[in-house]
Amino acid sequence: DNTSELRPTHPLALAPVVAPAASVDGFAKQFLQNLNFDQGVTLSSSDVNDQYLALAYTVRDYLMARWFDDRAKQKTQQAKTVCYLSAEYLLGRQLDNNLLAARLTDIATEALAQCGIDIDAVRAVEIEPGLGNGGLGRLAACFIDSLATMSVPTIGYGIRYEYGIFRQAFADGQQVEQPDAWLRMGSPWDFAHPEAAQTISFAGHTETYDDEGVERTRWVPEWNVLAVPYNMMVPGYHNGRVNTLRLWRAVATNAFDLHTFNSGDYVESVRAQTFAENISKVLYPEDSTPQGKELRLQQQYFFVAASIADFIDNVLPDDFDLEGLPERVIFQLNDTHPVIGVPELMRVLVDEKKLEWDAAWAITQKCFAYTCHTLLPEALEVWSVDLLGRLLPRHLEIIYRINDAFLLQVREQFGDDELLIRNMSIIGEHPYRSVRMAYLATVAGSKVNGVAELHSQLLRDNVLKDFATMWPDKFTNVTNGVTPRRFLRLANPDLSALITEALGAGWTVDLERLRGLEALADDADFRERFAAVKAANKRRLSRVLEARGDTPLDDGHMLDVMIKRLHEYKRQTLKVLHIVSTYEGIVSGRLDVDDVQARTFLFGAKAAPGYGMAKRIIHLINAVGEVVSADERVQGKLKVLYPANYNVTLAESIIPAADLSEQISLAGKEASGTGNMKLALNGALTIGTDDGANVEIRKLVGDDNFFLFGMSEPEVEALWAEGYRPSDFYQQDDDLRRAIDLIASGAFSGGDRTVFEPLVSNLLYDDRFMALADFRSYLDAQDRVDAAYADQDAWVRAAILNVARSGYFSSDRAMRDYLDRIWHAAPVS
Ligand code: GL4
Repeated sequence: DNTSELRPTHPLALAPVVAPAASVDGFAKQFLQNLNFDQGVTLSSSDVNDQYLALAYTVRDYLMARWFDDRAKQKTQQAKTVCYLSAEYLLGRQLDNNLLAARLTDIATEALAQCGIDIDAVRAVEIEPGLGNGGLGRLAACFIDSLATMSVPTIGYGIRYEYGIFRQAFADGQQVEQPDAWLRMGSPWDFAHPEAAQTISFAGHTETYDDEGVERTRWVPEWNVLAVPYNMMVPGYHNGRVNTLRLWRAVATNAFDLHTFNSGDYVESVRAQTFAENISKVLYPEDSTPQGKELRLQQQYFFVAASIADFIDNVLPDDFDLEGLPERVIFQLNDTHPVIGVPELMRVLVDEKKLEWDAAWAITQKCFAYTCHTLLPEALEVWSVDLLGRLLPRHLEIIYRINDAFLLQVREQFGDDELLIRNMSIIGEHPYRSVRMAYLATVAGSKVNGVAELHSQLLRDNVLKDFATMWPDKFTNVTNGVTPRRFLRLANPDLSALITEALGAGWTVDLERLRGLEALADDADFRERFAAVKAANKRRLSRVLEARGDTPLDDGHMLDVMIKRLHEYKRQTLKVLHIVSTYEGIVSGRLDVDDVQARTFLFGAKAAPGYGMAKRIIHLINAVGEVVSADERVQGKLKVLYPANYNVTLAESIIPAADLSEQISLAGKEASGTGNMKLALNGALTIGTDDGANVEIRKLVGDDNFFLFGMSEPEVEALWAEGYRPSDFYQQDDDLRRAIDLIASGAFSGGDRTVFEPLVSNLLYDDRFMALADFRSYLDAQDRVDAAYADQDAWVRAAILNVARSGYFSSDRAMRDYLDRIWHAAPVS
């Protein structure tokens, strides 16, 4: 209701807020009203962007009453809130998702049609908020969708970057980055609340003072910024629940008391404003490779400090006794990016709320849990003590004290083993003094989890071994999941309809029900309809590609997709070697064309702008694609497509059309993968290594319905220990040698042998990710793929079984696992 603290007399003010009538008429009326009064245009003078915005406002209007309700309940209910702390949320488009959640898709389609508007044209203008890099950010988006759908009180906290992940273009086959001005045409899904801003401080020094006989420390910061919250609705699917995603934007404080900035100088003071607002200006486009930049640490502290303060000040009831904090909240750390929240909560509890250190530490340890998302050593974040101490002096002191107490505990348990102490210390000494954020998170968190079984095992056995010995019960696994609403129901409407016809509608929130399709895999009629859906999805993708100005698909080709960030460990080069080898085989006549299935290789991948080798690989893919696609000798057989700017929106068109899913990382390097799950769920068969969640996919779908190749993780370790020499593999394998030689010869670079030379020598003399060692096994597996695809009926059967057995990979299941094993929280009614 509208009445707290106010004394209204108007009858409307006393009535509860209600949604507009859920009818075509009611929707059309609301839409037109929003077009007129929010957009300031008439229907006849409106353009498609006006229509999009008015439609978005209308969907919001329907969700609003429930949102008010659920927020009010959050304060009064005793339920525990999940605060998901994530520097990234790769949301994808919002319109369709929210229409679906609110059961408004049909009503809106009809209402707009009555206004003479084709809703598909309106859908197409939405720019997706790309506030994440890849899997980690998309996972956060899947998780908040599931939590809303399961009615778990949740606040997603993050950063409202003004520029998300860059737009990728190609110039002469090379990646060019363009800024992603996603806010330019308006952002109808968020609500700014400047009145709820938090002041976030930086730098300065600490001092002790006498607080009525108690010596305390306080932080005297040097400068500060305002964190302004922008709230987005996170509607659950068909359950009326609306949770909140709260993203923070940095704004200069009024009295921007910067040390060096002279308040009399107008130009300087505007510069100061720019300095402050830089904090939420741009998403760092690095995935799995943190750069240790000061602005990045500013971003991390900025959003985490604002989120913790917001939860305590605005979500908890007034006068809440903070001893009870662990019963009311769990702060889930999405990788190390928010880990500075640990010393921040300690600072709030000890310095501001004046709790005893030990009491504060007991609370803090119960309030945090940590998810690790990587195994790459270079991806484990560290901050130089120098930088951290300069930017957050009080936090560094707190980290030291946490570390002292922790190392004392290590000594108690393991004796004075100095090597062990050095290895486990939160403070690393080499090559420079630094804070190891993963260790801090592990020490502070109530639980530490990896994101797939193999990954969690490797964390326990290698990366965090000593900690796992010390606290075996702290470590657990939660295998990732993906939301079936966006990645099946919305992305693949035809398959969804077929499934619903066969099994009823319940699968959307209970994905294990897909098991019911197993029996239908043996039903010829069902197989035919399933195959027809796949074919229709390929035609749809082809139209999408054409509309983007890309090359359309050829009929009858197997669609072989590799869609993920460009990274050496993911081994896009291994895929290229397969393509080049097949091409060379056909052209030279060594391969019997009839044994080769007609295939389109489709890549989607962005490279971090500073990652030179990844950019060279992009160049190579495009160069090979150009030559192969233009060569008449492989016409109708091989085609390579690499549409630029792969993002969530494009993924939603590619995934339902895919036949083959490439998950070919070196075993032990891909923590989980989630594209692998989306593709299997949409009936693509996987060719993959025993890595990340591939292991679990294969176990579930069965060996007959999965193409396994490559070394296992222990085999990788063994070869590495023995001394890996990639050139040996080059010497011993004729196909491999021919493929590499062809690239080295300049065949894909207009005769210029220098262009791909660094790439070729890297493969021959370094090959950190052992592409050459797995080449033969990969080619053999691809032969099995070709043979299997030749029997279409058997292939479709295997595809159906992939769908039927992928229910486990729902993010709803992942959320249940987090609730049971880590959060000890529950849905509310
Ligand atoms: C990642 C992993 O690389 C990826 O395997 C995993 O699926 C994802 C979500 O857990 O997290 N870690 C980083 S860093 N980026 C990722 O995408």
